[in-house]
Amino acid sequence: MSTPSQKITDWVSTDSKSGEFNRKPSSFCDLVSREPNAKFPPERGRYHLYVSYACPWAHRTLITRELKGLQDVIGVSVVHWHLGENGWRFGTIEEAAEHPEVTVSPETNTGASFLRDLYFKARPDYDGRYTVPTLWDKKNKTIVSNESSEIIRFLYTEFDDLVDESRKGVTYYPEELRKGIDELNEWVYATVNNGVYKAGFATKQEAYDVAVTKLFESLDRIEKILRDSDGSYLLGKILTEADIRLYPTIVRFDPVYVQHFKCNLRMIRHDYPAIHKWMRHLYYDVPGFKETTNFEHIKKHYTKSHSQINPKGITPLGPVPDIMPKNTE
Ligand SMILES: N[C@@H](CCC(=O)N[C@@H](CS)C(=O)NCC(=O)O)C(=O)O
Repeated sequence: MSTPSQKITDWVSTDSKSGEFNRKPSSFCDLVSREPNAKFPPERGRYHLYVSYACPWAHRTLITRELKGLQDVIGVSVVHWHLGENGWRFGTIEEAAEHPEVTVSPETNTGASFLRDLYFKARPDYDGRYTVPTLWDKKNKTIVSNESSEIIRFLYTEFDDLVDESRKGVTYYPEELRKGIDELNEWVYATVNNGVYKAGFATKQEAYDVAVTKLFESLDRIEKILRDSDGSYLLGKILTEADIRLYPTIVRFDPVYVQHFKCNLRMIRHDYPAIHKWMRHLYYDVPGFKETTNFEHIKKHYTKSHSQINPKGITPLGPVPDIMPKNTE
């Protein structure tokens, strides 16, 4: 078994000169596909999704699984919220019994204790990072993909033969909106989804200043898009992948990113009425968003795993509440 060149807890890979955070590309990028002779064809019960409730990238895949009605087709295991020396770990049976309120799954599927065990089963000489989400193929005992942007796409395009009539053909990337979605995804990824990490993990003042400035410029831009939208969503009346990809960052913003990643120029609840309304509509009204949002995992993971940012692991009590009620201004 090889070990990665870096320590797991050095997962904040920053450029030592500029102090900028660099996210590593994903290593497993196969697809589930309906094409004849596909290596990974869609099958009920064959694939298993490993996630952390804390992770915004994993959160997209959980939301998509719910929206597409794939709960009986693809199983899920949730890792413990703490990311430690050996990476993500699964909960023990004792933990699950002792703390039923903390949803951690003992890993009964493969018997693994750590997520990395799956990576080594799939590729014994693997030397990349062990990240969530990870989509596992139970039949071939291997990893199909650990890239959330690709997993969400094939979840809603390739499983149509296995979902209820009402979900067949449901897509979050409709032909006529593709251009708009692609365009949004590009800058939202760079400056918002990954932007909060660039701010939080910067090790030089200038890298932090640049990331936070771009992040808030983008939030201002999103506020305007939502204010001018002719529906409840970023691209109007239809919920798309752009909403699915933005929500996990916005719902974590006030509870974690404002203080932990120092993204504190403004807050969603006080300063962005249109984004705030959009987020609460998704959370309170659209099945799949609230069910997959776990503030306990979110707050504990960031504040107790990133010892380089918060060495004593104290989790702030506020803001209270994690998310405001539906109808407050
Ligand atoms: N590009 C990946 C990024 C996934 C990712 O970075 N996940 C983080 C959690 S938020 C992780 O598992 N990190 C563990 C590590 O790097 O050791 C995706 O979008 O799927």
